[in-house]
Amino acid sequence: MMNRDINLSVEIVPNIDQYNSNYNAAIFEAILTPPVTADFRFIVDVIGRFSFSLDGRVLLTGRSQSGQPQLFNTTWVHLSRDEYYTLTLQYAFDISADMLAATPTASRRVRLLWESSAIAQAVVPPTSLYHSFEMLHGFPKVITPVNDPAPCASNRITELRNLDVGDTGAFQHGTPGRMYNSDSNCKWLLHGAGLVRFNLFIDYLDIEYTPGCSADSLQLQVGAGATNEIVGPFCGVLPRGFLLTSRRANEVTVTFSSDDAVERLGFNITYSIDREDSPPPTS
Ligand SMILES: [Ca+2]
Repeated sequence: MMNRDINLSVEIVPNIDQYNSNYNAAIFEAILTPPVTADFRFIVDVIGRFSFSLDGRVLLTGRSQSGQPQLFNTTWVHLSRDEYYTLTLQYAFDISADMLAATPTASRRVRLLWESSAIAQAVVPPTSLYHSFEMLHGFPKVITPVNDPAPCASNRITELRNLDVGDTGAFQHGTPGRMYNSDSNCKWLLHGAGLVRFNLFIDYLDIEYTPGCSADSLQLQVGAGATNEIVGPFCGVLPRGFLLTSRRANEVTVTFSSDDAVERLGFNITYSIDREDSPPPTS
């Protein structure tokens, strides 16, 4: 039985019984041969999202409603002893940031069980699963990266307060190395201890490009007293070290939003706080 993660590493696992998977996303593929002819039903015990197929037919999809394990049952399926069925279980740990906040211990859980009149509910055992079978020619398949399980907090402002001269830090769209999620709307408020110079640099930025950044965008609102200045919007790819802004201000609000399609790798922004009378950095 194969367990592929999004980096296409392939691991052979005896069955699907992971209380704490190593992977944010995985696809399990196997040949199933039942020990008896009977009506079976499969049970997926999961935290996150999954899709379960038999012989290419999707029997069950679902997503846990919280960071707690949830069970999903297929309908009864007639399986014959000595027949071979291709089994695919695709998994993604994509619970929302809110769920993660509510259940910080939520683990990447995915387990496949079954039951029949002859077999009490149990994890589908390794003895019924095969990973080497001629039908598997043409593998491996590629699966594309799925949602970010720890995205930036949508519709909430992340506040960085009392930033003073000499302070530096960084913030980002969510998990580094993973694409941001669709329909994000995240804000960061950088609040100076007084009037200071905010320098914001790109560590990396890769946001879906559209003219005018009408789909996905990063935008800054720089506030100094009564004035507010919009900087951006930014999208596409910007190089490391790119100076997004260097302004005297009391606060800077950074807004990232994405629409419902096409995601990219996101961004990481570094800030440094200088004295308000210092010159812009030279790069
Ligand atoms: Ca988009």
